[in-house]
Order: sequence, then C-alpha cells, then structure tokens
Amino acid sequence: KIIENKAREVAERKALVSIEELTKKGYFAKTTNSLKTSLLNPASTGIIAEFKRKSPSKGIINADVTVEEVTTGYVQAGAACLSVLTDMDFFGGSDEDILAARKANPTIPILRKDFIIDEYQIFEAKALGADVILLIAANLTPTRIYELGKVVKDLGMETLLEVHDQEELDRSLCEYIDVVGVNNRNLKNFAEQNVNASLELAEKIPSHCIKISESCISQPETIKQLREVGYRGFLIGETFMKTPAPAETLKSLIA
Ligand code: IGP
Repeated sequence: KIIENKAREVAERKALVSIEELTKKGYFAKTTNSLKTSLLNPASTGIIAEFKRKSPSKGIINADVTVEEVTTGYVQAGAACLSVLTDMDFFGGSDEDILAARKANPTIPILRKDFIIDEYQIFEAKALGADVILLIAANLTPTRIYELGKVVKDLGMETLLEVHDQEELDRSLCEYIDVVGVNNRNLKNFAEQNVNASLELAEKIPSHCIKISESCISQPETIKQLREVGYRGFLIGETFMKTPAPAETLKSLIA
C-alpha cells in the first residue's frame, strides 16, 4: 500500500521537475557530510535525532514545534546526525522540512527518511541537501538495493540499509552499504516496544559494517546495552518528538 502510493507520487514528481533540473539546485553541489565519519568518532553521542510530526502507529506526535527550532536544538544538544521525514501521506513530512533543516544546520549529516524506490528520489534528496539515503530491505529486491546503492555512491552520498531480521540482512548486504540499521519496530507489528531485534542481530552483522539500532529507544540503559553489543548509532524519533521540547529530552537522555 505504502509502496504503491509512493510509486504514484514519484511519477507525479518526475513529471514536474526533471533530473536535469534537480542537478542545478543549489544544494546539489554540496559535499557530503559523512554519517560514517560522524559515527566512527569515539566522542560521538551516536544519536541520530529524528524530526517526525506524526506516524501511522501513533497519529499526531507533535504539531506545535518547527523543524528549525527542533533540529538546531538537536545539533546543540550533541546529535551525530539528523533524520528528517519527507513522506507526507504517512508521516506528515515534506521537502520543505529537509530544506529548512539543512539551511539551519549546514555541517551535520542529514538522513532523508522516506520510502525510496526510484533513482529519482536520490537525486531529489541530494538537491534538498541530504547526505544519507535510507534503503529498506523489506521493500526492495537485492538487485534494486544494489542499483540504488550504486546511484547513491556515484552521487557521493551514503546508504543506510534497514533490516528487521537475518533473512533481510543476508539477502540485502552489498558493497554499497555504508551503515546497517536494525529496525526494532516491525512494519507488520507496529506495537513492538523493545530492542530485542537489535540485540539478537548484533553478532550476525559483519564486523566491518557500522551498525545502528532504530526505533523504540527511550532509556539511557538501553543505549548502554546496545553499545556493549557493538551499536554505534541510535535512531530516535518519538521519545524526543512526543515532548514539548524535543532537544531538551535528547540532552537528558545522554546526560
Ligand atoms: C525512529 P522511533 O520509535 O524512535 O520514533 O523511531 C525511526 O527509527 C522510525 O521513524 C523509522 C521509520 C523507518 C519511519 C525507522 N524506519 C522507515 C519511516 C520509514
């Protein structure tokens, strides 16, 4: 359902703005702010802080904050990377959100959080000032992951591969993957509220891969536990966004 909608949306977008035009946008020439480099820094908090207004499982999370105030706050609080939803239908995001996040925060890596199914969206992401592309194994064949990953690399950006289990991991890994993310929230079961998926998969991920844990993280102890099994990054949205001052919540999580 999500993917069918996305295919229609991308077809509409393509008809309005060509790839040629995207390559002429201001941010297209920006050099990449590397997520890999950021996460490999031993002093990094590893926090990939997400701007998310709503979600299919929770409905409205926060409608009272601006992308500028939240993302600049995240950066000041020590985030290693920003994640900005651009999907409108399910997450209430937009291209303007990522443009605004980039404008306010020139030097931090930004992940374009969307359902990427087409090369066009990678060019769009670069034109919007993003550095990192999310490829979700559950939505893409291994061939598509390889093809899309190659486009990301050719544009000088980085790829985050999202998996839920070992089967997705084993079939999807390829030379173009920069970071592997284990999503603790399964799309088939939005209710899951623990990080068992990450704890179970930790040792199955090849040691040369940088690994991050995604979703359902709300406690300092959980981050400590994930670090102990090798996770360097922690993608967190709701825990921050459901509070009136998301950046303050980030600060207290890492204090
Ligand atoms: C953040 P949480 O539970 O902290 O809000 O999760 C992030 O992991 C989640 O938004 C996410 C997501 C996705 C959203 C992970 N993978 C794919 C949309 C599409």
